[in-house]
Amino acid sequence: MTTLIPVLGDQLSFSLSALEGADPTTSVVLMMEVAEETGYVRHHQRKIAFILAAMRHHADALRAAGWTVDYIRLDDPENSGSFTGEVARAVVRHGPTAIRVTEPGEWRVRQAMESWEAQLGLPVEILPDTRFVTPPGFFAAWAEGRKQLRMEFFYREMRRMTGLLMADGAPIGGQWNYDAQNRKAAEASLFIPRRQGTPPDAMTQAVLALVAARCADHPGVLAGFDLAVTREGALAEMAQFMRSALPQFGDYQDAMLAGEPLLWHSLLSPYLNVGLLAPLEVCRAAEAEYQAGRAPLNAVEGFIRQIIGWREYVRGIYWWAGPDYAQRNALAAKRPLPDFYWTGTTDMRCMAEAIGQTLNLGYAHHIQRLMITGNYALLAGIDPHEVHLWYLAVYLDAFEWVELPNTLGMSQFGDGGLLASKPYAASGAYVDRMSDYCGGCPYDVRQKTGPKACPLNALYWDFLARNRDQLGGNVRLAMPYRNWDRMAEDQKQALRASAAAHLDRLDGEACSG
Ligand code: FAD
Ligand code: DLZ
Repeated sequence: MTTLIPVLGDQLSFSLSALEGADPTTSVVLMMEVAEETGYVRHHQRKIAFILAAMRHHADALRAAGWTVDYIRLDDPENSGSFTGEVARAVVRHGPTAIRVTEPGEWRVRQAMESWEAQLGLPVEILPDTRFVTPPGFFAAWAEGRKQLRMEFFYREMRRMTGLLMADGAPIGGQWNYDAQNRKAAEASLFIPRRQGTPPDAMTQAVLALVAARCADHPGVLAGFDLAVTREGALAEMAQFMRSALPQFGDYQDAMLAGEPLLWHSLLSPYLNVGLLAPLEVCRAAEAEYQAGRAPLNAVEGFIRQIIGWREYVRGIYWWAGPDYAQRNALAAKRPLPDFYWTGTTDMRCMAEAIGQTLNLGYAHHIQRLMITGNYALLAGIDPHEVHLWYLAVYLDAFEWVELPNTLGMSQFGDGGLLASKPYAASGAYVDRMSDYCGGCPYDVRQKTGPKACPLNALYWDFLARNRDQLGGNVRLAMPYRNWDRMAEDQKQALRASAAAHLDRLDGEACSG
């Protein structure tokens, strides 16, 4: 009576539902490095290395805890290249009587798992993923019957449910949300904490060599790889963040500085998303910093909101909206993704900075993703599906359940407002206010039109004008539409002509590429 337990690359937790309650003496854990997963989008090389190295370390940790682990390496000559193929081969090797697996983080893989029972002639139990704060079914019940889904109300439920930063049923400090205090611009002269990375051990170095040999045509660079790949390492990274960056996380949450990829952000999302850290333990650690008087409320509340609020909310949307969510395109945006998203070669300094660090590190913080690369794609009318595939490929932390709603919903408004109440569209003034990017840019952020003007200025108004049918009734856009209506006709025309000139150039570059 053997049970086969496939454990995927983002299921590296001892608390995994498929393992809990299973008997290590009659189970075989199957872990598979497969080409289909490394290649269904061309993932950043560093992301592949991170996941495979973390998988190999986790396999050893499972063995040390008494599990039998059958581990298939990417370069195993018999490797069939897919989860389904490897599960089928493992069934032949081990002759299990049942398969027990935790649901994956993607519809594509879920559909494959659902085909196993018929294909393999074995009972397959797909268990809920309980490594989130919300219990199974919670989001659907919360969303049921609501006219509008809004993160803020979901978040308040989560505060009540977890008791985080709560006293006597009310939010500590009297407010649920301190976002208004979290919008300071940063300056290079500030004392920015320096993350001490984790040097790769021999096992990780072997993975780096494997990825270098097999995935050289994928985006990104491996040099300088310094991510933790074990639970102990991830806990150490968490402790370091809590000590050195959390106190100012709130103040500078939206700030951007050239050459400073991390600022006061945590870089904990890769560890959370593969399961090396649990969301509640991270939030409790942050809450403890507040309680000990080492971090202020605006920082801790802002940080916790990202995890029990946004992270849980986007996951809820992903599964609730169904497998067709990825195809939504409410603004009918059709332009192909410009090549410079893959090279970083563009004269717009904000884009060159955000894309450049993304290609180097597989990391950009939230505002860079939303208000630089996302904002440009939104304003330029790039096909949201192409934008989604780019984000899924280039970020260390990108798994579809979290990446797709953030990209298609929050950033590209492709779901027409299911996730967010308005498109996150901004002109150059926002970038200038929140960053030092404009200083070294060949474009002038104060000019609105003409060849020297920051392209975002004309693109912003052009975006509003051309999407008026879909967006004109949005109350949160009433003010910009009023401002547009008040503009002189020749100014409107100049803005639209400048935007058209930029987009024509973009189309020309895409064609010539
Ligand atoms: P911090 O700024 O330190 O935040 C702390 C934690 O909060 C993060 O580790 C993360 O777990 C969570 N968090 C913050 N914002 C969000 C959010 N909007 N959704 C979910 N969790 C959040 N996050 C991913 O984990 N994977 C993705 O693939 C991803 N794709 C994104 C695509 C776009 C277009 C946008 C706008 C955002 C995306 N995010 C994604 C959300 C956010 O940008 C990242 O979680 C964050 O930048 C990770 O860096 P950090 O760990 O330093 O975060
Ligand atoms: C992202 C990824 C990559 C690059 N490689 C593997 C792999 O070789 N084996 C594996 O088990 N998982 C990998 N993953 C993560 C999966 O793509 C992820 O489990 C699914 O997308 C479901 O969330």
